[in-house]
Amino acid sequence: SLCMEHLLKNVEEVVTKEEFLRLGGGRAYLGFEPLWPIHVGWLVWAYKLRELQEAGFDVVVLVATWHAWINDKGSLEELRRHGDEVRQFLGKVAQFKYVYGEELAKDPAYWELAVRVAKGASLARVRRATPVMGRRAEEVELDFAKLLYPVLQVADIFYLGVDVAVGGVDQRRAHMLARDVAEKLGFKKPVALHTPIITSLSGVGRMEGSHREIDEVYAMYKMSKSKPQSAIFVTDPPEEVEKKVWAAYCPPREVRFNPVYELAAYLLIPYHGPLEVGGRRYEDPQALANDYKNGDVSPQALKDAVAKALIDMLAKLK
Ligand code: NAL
Repeated sequence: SLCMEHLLKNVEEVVTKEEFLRLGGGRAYLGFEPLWPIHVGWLVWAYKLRELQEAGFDVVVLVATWHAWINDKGSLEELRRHGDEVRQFLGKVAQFKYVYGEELAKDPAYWELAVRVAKGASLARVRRATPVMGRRAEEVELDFAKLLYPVLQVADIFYLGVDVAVGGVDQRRAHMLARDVAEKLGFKKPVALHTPIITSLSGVGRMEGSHREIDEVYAMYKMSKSKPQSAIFVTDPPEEVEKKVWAAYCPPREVRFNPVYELAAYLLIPYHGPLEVGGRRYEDPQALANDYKNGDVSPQALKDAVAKALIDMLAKLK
């Protein structure tokens, strides 16, 4: 089995590392809003969950139908069907345990927890943890259920007795809220394990003068189903993958918010294998970053390599 240090590779942040290393196992948990088809960014957390499972963690995945419904993603019935499709696909990565939002909602004990969580969190804090299409909750008019979202996410975590809350780094605010409320109310305090986010293929635009915090920037510019041009879907045929990668934002000598580099560094090298770029073989994302930054690897060479490896990776998941 894998050692705990290995589990922290290809992780953007862990809160806290000491708490994580002290866990010998336990329950690892991730929730997603079900919408099929999923994009390749989802694979980054899916493979991390597989590693956690291989290391002996009890991995539970929430098909967050109610949460998606709150966020206007469809009817509960449609969302359940989307959830089934996503689940079938993830079955090609690993066999996880699944729980659906409706199952939790049927238990009165869940709602008792939700009210307790709401009592343990200030309104200001809940607002800050409520993402609305990457914009701050205090900037837009919301229906009230959207404010329940982070409260329910925290209640889910307590309900299932989670030891490690896994998610993209865009989940930071919800997970930090869970940790603080756990401490205040005496629930088990989850470790937060955050995987990297892959930037939108159309890039991040002008960020100068932005007063956003980094997790808000991730949430605004991530690959996303709601911006189809931003994402490569696991169902895209090879020609489509190639076309999208070739057209992607890929600034020369810059790896920050460079989606092509990120696909190589966060997905392909860790979970597909060494990447051949212009006759060199990269087993370590940092070596690739160095050569890209000093110009030894051109954007076109990187795109060619990434498109080829990604097409191969997706073919194996068919
Ligand atoms: C993640 C999501 C929904 C509910 C959750 C409950 C517990 C732990 C994690 C959860 C989805 C996530 C998203 N908020 O933005 O996709």
